[in-house]
Amino acid sequence: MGVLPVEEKRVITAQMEELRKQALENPEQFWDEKARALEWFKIWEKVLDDSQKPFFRWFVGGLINASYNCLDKHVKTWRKNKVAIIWEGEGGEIRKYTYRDLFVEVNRVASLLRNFGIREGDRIALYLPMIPELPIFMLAAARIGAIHTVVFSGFSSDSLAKRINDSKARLLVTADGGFRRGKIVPLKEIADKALEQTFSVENVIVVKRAGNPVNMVEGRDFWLHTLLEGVSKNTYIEPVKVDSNHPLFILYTSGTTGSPKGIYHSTGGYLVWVYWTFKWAFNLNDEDIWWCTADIGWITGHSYVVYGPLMHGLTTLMYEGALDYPAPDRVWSIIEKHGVTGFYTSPTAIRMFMRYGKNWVELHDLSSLRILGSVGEPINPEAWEWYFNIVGKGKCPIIDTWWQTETGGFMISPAAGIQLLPLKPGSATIPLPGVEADVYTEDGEPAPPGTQGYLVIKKPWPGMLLGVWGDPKRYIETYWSRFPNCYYPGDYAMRDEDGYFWILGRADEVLKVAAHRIGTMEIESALVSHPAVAEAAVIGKPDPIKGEVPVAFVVLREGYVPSLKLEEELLNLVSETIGPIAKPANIFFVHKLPKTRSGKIMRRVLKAIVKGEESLGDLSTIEDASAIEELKSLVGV
Ligand code: 6R9
Repeated sequence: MGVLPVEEKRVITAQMEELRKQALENPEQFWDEKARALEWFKIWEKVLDDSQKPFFRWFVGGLINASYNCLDKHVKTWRKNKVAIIWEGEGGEIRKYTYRDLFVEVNRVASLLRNFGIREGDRIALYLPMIPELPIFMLAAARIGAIHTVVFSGFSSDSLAKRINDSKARLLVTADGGFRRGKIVPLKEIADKALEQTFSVENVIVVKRAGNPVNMVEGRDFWLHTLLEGVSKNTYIEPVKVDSNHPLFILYTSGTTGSPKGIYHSTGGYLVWVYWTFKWAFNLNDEDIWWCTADIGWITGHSYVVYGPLMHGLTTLMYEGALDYPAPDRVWSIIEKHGVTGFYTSPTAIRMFMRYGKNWVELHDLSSLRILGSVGEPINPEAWEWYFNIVGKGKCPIIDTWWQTETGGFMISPAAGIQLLPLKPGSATIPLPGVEADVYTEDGEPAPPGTQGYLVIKKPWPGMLLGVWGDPKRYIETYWSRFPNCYYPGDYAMRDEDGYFWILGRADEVLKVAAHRIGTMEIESALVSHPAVAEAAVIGKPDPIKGEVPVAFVVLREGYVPSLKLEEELLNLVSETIGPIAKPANIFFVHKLPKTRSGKIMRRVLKAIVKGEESLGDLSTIEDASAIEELKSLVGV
C-alpha cells in the first residue's frame, strides 16, 4: 500500500480514469458492485430510484444494519480482540475498547433502550461530551433501528430544545457534566433547562462523567451505571434489519434562515458512501491508528470518528478535551503516545498550532504519521505548508477534503487509495469517483477555468441527504432550486487549468467560525429577541486563526442607548441562545443599516467595510448612502 511521494509529477492514470468513468457513465452498475463491500441482509431490488427527483433513493429494497456493519462483522473475525476505540480523557486517563468490548456495551445499551420502549423509527437525542458512551449510544440506537440526533455539547439549552422539538425525540441521553479546559460544563443542568421547553422527551439517561451534583427527576431521569447493573454482559439484541432508506440519523446544521435544518441520512447509501470515500481518500489498513479530532456533534465526527473507521475495522482515537490543553503540545503528545498514523483536523487547529510554534512539535517523535487530512474550511497555503513540512516532515500527503453535513462523506479530495495526484496547497484536487462537480456562473453556465463561480454537483450520489426533517419543501428550495437539476452546496469555487477545484468559501449567509458551521441569521434572530434591539445584521470578518468570526451591527429601538453593559447583555444572549461559539467578536451600534430600496440588508457592503476594502461594489440600489459614512467611521476605516 504505502503513500506515493507527493512531489512526483503524474498525470491521471488509467486506473483512476477508468474508475471515474465507470462511476459516472454507469453509476448503477458501479454502485451495485461497490455496495457489496458491506454486509446486507437482503440485496436491493434497484440501485437508484430517481422517479421522485430530487428525492433520490439508493439501494431500494435492501435490508441492512449500521451497528452490524461496525461490530458484528468484526466480532466474527480475528478483529474481535483488536482495539476499536482508544479514548483519552482531558485529564489524561485512557480507556480502550476492543471490538468485542464495544459489541458487548452496545448490546447492553440497546437492551436498555428497548426497555424504555424505544422502537424502530423513534428519535433519541444525544447531548454528550466526547466520551465512549456517545458512539455506544449511537450504535445502540442504530442496532434497534432508532434514529439518533446528536447535539454538540457546546450548544446551549435553547439550541438543544429546538432540536428535541423538531425531531420529537422520546429519550434524551446526557452526562452530569463534561470537561472543557479543566472546567466542568454542567450538561445535565443545561439539559434540564431545555426540557422545560420540550414536550416529547419521556425519559433521560445520565452518564456519570464529571461528578458534579445534578438534580434527578424521580421516574424520569436514570443514571446509566445504575441501569447497566441489571444488564448482563451476555445480552444480545438482534440487529434490526432496516430498509436501506431508513434514516440512520438526523443532524442539525445551519443554513440561511433562523432555525437550523434537520439533515437526515439513509442507512445503506450513507454507509456505502462513507465506507468508500474513507478508503479512497486515506487508504488506511489494519496497522493504522486513526485520529480525527472533530467532535462527534458535527458530521465529521459522525462519518470519520465513528462509522467510517468502525466499518473498516480500524482503531479510532477519541480525545475528550481541547487540543492545546493543558499545554500547546497536547496534540503532539497524543500522536506520539498512541502512535497515530493518520491524523485529520481543521485549518483553524493548524493555524493555532502554527502560532504556538514548531518548538512544541519538535518536542515529540511524530515519525508514526503517514497521512494527514484537513477539513471544515479552506486551508490557506501557509498553513498547508507548515502542516506538510513541520508536522508531516515533508513525507505525508495532505488530504484536503471538501464535503458537507448534507453530502454524508467526502466529495472532492485527493485519493491516496486510488492514485495520489500532485497536491497543490489550498486545493482539494479533483472529485472522487461518482461525484460530478462543476463551477457555474451566476446564470448557470459553466464558468471558464480560473474564474470564480458557484460549485454544483450534477448527479446524485449514495451519501446524499434524504432530505430536511419534516420539511420537504425546504429541501427542494435550499438545494435544488438555484440551478436546474443540480445540487447546490452554497460554496464559491474555481476550477484551474488542470481541472483542480479550489473552494473559496460560502456564497450564502453561513459562516465557518473555527470550522464550525453557524448561520448569520441564527445570530441575528438571537440579537433581535432582546427588547433593546430593533434590527441586527451579522457578517463574517476574516480572522487569522479562526478563518472568520461573526461581527454584528445593531440598531437600537427608541429610548435605548449603547453601553458596555448592553453589549455584554447581547453577547451573553447569543451565547445562551446558540452557544459560546456563536458569540460575535464585535458589536457595532449604528443608527442605520445599509439597505436596498426594497428593504434588504446589504451584507456585502458591511463585509467590505469591515474588511477595509476600498471599493464597496455597486451602491446604485442603496436606499440611503448616509448609512455608509457612519459605518466607516465606527469600524475605523
Ligand atoms: C465537513 C464539514 C460544510 C462547509 C462547506 C464549505 C466548508 C468544508 C472544506 C470546506 C474548503 C474544505 N468546507 N470542508 N471549505 N475546503 N476542505 O465541514 O461540514 O459543517 O456541514 O460544513 O464547510 O463551506 O460547504 P459542514
